[in-house]
Amino acid sequence: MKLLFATHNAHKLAEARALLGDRFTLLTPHDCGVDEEPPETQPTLEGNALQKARYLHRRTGLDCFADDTGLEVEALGGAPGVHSARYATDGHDFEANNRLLLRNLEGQSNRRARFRTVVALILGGEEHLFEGCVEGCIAERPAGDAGFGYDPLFRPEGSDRTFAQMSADEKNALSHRGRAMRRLAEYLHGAGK
Ligand code: ITT
Repeated sequence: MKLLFATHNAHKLAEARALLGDRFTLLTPHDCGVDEEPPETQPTLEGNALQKARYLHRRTGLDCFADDTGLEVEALGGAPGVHSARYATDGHDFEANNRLLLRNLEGQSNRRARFRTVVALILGGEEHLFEGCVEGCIAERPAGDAGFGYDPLFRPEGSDRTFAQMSADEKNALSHRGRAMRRLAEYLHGAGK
């Protein structure tokens, strides 16, 4: 089945392709002639995931899904949360975001955090939401080169390594996106796709 993934993030696309497997051919907005970023102006992950999926659905008429993800840090009252992509700057500067996060947690002993992903699917014109979370903590310093975004700082519960120190398969087995995408895949399977 062909499905449009409404993302401009190449890392997310690679993870989704590995997670959904060969049964699905994932198209990108670029494959469908849409190169501009969809608006992301909602105050929640759910709202932004729906906003991105609706935008691409309107532009292409295709079945599609979008992912909105946030890192929620307990000692920061849930920040950066829905603002995770633009925490330190207006762009997607992963290193600046990580530096700011460490600075804001200086001297803080509560390092608890979680990643949360909401996937919005539009299939046959109907909307569906799927969620995936992983609990963990923010390391004192970055470790590892794999993954993207906050991966060098996030250690999932039960592990002594950050996501950036894991293989793609190890991260996908534990991660917020892995959990949300498996729910999406189960739903699509149940819907005969
Ligand atoms: P699209 O909206 O085009 O899908 P984006 O990068 O803007 O891509 P989000 O709005 O969901 O995606 O932003 C979430 C930010 O959170 C992202 O830029 C990363 O910095 C971070 N992030 C998301 N998923 C992550 C993951 O699996 N590991 C580490 N950081 C992640």
